[in-house]
Amino acid sequence: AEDGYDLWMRYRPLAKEAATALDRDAESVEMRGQSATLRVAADELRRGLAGLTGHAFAMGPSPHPILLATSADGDVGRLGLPLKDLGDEGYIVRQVRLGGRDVTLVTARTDRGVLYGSFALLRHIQTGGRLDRVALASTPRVKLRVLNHWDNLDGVVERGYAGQSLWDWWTLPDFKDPRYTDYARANASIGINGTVLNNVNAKPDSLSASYIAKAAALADVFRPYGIKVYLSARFSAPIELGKLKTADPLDPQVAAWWKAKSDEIYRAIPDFGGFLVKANSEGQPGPRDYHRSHAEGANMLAAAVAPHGGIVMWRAFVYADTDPDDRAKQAYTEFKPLDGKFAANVIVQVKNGAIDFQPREPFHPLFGAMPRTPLMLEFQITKEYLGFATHLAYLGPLFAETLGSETFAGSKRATVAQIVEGGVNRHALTGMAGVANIGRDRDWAGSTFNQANWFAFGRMAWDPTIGAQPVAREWAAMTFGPNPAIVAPVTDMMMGSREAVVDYMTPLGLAHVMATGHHYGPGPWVADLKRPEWNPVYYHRADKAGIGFDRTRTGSNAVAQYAPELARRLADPATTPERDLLWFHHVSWDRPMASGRSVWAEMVHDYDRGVGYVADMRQRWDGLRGQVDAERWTKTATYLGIQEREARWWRDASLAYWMSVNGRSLPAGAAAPA
Ligand code: GCW
Repeated sequence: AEDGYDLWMRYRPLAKEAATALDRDAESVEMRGQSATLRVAADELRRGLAGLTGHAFAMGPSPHPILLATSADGDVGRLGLPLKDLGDEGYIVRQVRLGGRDVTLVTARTDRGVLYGSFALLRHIQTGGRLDRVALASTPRVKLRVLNHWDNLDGVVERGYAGQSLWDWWTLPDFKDPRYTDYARANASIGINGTVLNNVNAKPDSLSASYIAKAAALADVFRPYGIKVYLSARFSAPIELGKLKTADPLDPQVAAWWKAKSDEIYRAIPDFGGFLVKANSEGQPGPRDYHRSHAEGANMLAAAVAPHGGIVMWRAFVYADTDPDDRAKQAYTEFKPLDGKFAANVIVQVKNGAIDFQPREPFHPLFGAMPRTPLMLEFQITKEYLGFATHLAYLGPLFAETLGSETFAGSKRATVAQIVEGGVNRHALTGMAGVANIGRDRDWAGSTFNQANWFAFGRMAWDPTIGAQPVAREWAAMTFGPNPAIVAPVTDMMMGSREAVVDYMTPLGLAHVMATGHHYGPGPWVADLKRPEWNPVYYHRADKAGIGFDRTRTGSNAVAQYAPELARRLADPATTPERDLLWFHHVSWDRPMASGRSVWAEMVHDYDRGVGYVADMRQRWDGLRGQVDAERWTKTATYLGIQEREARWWRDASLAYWMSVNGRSLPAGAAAPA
């Protein structure tokens, strides 16, 4: 059934001409050497080629094989390929003459590289490429490419919109659901090499002996695919599990407990990746409970895993009491002074923006501000603030926007991507984390198009400069087939879809105006929540005269957290990008925009444009009826209907509220509320 279970690994039969060419150029899959990783690479190629050509592929030699071999193979070594720069994970795929035969060689310095090369070759064929002149080569620019599952031990996924957790803790460790293998295949196919199994809002039990055994069973499934398992650690676990009186990181008993716990984990999972920690954030325990710094907490854990080669990913998502005037400043205030104080195996994990995964946020000011600390960029793949599973919002442009932002830090004017890649400050540890959108739904992600966001995260973590559009095109071809009559309109729909969400939810730099708690639907009027910074009115600050959060010197001065050149630009509405205007400035409703419209008229225009884009996507999708299988077509069409209705809801409710505040009417030409 076309229920989306196959993701982008569909391998449906190619058009006749392409299938014939493939048959001519590849006759078998041949493997040099033996390992679990090489075996899964060969299996995947045979599975893929069988699907694409419609017939089985033999293992073993033939006149024109696809040959999997590392550079340790003598024949491959003699070819003189540029293998040096490939690192542990890069690959080369090429047509070569070898031992008198024309072969499609998939090679690398390691078996993992060969696996990634095999998936790259399949992607090449799935997107319409041919074997005769194939020449692919790639090395990941980021080391840790990790999914963060916010999965609770009871099966509920925090901010998950694709059903229950994939991990069936009840039947683990004995039963290894075949689905775990498919999960590993999907991740390996896009270069993801790590997974944090449990929610950052962690329960101590996840580190108990029985859960370690369950995690070990998953690690065994993932290992051949180059995927390491990590666990979120609850900082107070020494108290809850260890019956100690304290979790003070400087207490020797506490350090000893973590050391013993780490040793226990590594006995079960020899290649365990390490810990992810949310500390002193939204009620989670942490070192600050003992008047210790985040660095002291992180370093204590880092020492426990260091002998095993493990790492600690320490989150900077904190909004404590430091800057009561502006939540956006708090992480920087707390972490910037700790630059250079973290142990070598700690990486600080920073969300893309300073608030919380909004449809649009300026990049987090910590990027570029902590040159002596490796920073791991955290994106949210699940769409907590972008319409859950139903709204079609391709996040490639959101990821690319953050990655491409110039930090103005240092003389080289590094982009966020360059900071994350580590080259600028010569960090060995580099990483990108994506909060997973995966659950037990047949289509994994809650909708077909949500699969694209998982895909895009992996592709962009491998190469942050790849660009949102090439990734959308790849995904569309792999997901719906390489026919340009489908790929082109689908790619088009996707490319503007996130901007449409910005338009109908948070135009011109607005943020955090969603309904309370679940964050679904509009709620800009909410003003009565117990922490001021949870209230939408805290963020938009609309009154009769104007709207927006003044983050310049006359306000919270958050702009000063950016590098001086950028801070100067952002301090002036005239040199602030209009898309971020209300994030940084409180302005009059009458302020003229570049379009000649007033701020108010521009907002109305943007809301309308967002609704219009969704209506347009519906029409374009209607045009593809019959070209996409009925099952996926119908579900998508239905979801687009929901999205259009809710885009109108967003626009109409928001405008009604703004009008109640500013006393204005709709500008001439605005669409009338439905
Ligand atoms: O965005 C907020 C979410 C919480 C989440 C938190 C975090 C895991 O609403 O559900 O908790 O961010 O990132 O820690």
